[in-house]
Amino acid sequence: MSWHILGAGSLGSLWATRLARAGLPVRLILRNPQRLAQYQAAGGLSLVENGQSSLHAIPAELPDAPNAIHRLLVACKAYDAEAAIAQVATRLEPRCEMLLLQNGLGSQQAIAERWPRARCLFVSSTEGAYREDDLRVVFAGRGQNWLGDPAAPAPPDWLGELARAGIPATWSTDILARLWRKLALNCAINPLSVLYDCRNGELLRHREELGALCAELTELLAANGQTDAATGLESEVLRVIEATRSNYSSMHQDVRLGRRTEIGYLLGHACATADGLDLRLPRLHALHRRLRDHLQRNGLPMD
Ligand code: NAD
Ligand code: KPL
Repeated sequence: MSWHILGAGSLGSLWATRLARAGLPVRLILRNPQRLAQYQAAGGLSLVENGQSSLHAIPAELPDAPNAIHRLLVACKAYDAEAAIAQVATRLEPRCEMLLLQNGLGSQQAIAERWPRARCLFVSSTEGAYREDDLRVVFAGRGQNWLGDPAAPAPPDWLGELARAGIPATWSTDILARLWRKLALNCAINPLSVLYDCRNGELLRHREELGALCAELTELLAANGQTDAATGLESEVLRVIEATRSNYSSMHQDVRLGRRTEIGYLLGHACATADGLDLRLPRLHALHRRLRDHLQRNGLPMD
């Protein structure tokens, strides 16, 4: 069964090239004829790993290609994912599987609701990749992928294919807890790194503010039934800051490069969930407002 990859950007290319190099059938779905022509002229996707570049001539097609889709890896940004799937919706087999690689929360639930017959697997990834060029991706950080299905606890029977392809994957019976924990970490670290325009380590100068945010995020997770994700949040935030002290957060990099952020699926989702639960979280809302103002001043979308 073919793996269709929707979103041949950083993570999508990292998955596609590893699957293809293990001899598994992979097909890329590219946005439009210009991108397909550009891809064909380049001769494939390049993956740079440990300083070595390799070219992978993976078959590519347009969203309106005639073949059916059984397994779709959705590797677009959270704000593009649903619209991208809609473009291939008529090709989805009724019981197809969709792996949703998006950071944050909100996009996965919207997709699962809109395509209820598909099996939606939510993925939380700590692997790192970036695009050196349009079709050239650098594997920048080893990590882990947790996969899970909030609607059904049994793992799919193809996890071994990922192992064969060298893609680290662990089945999680509580993927929402993992995604909420990551969301909380990102909400504590990323917006402040943008507002103070600093590397993660420099946030340790703002311990009081970090502590107050972690307290509100802990309250939110607990009120939302995510008690495991709430446990020890502040110590983990401090540990992650320490471990990534000389890095700029992904949101900081997006803003610096003038790219849209995924704020709507991080702080936006946290604030909307708090409102839905009638929780008063003034620090979190104030941070959301400050970040939105900052994005607006920089000419970037506020959601
Ligand atoms: P990216 O911007 O590098 O890639 C997204 C790709 O989707 C782009 O190539 C874009 O052209 C394509 N796309 C958008 N709409 C499309 C459409 N309608 N049809 C076809 N293609 C379409 O993004 P990324 O860094 O790979 O991130 C993807 C998701 O993974 C994000 O939610 C991100 O937060 C998450 N993530 C990324 C990393 C990382 O290291 N890059 C790590 C963990 C999680
Ligand atoms: O995931 C991150 C990011 O930069 O997006 C970390 C390093 C955890 C900071 O929130």
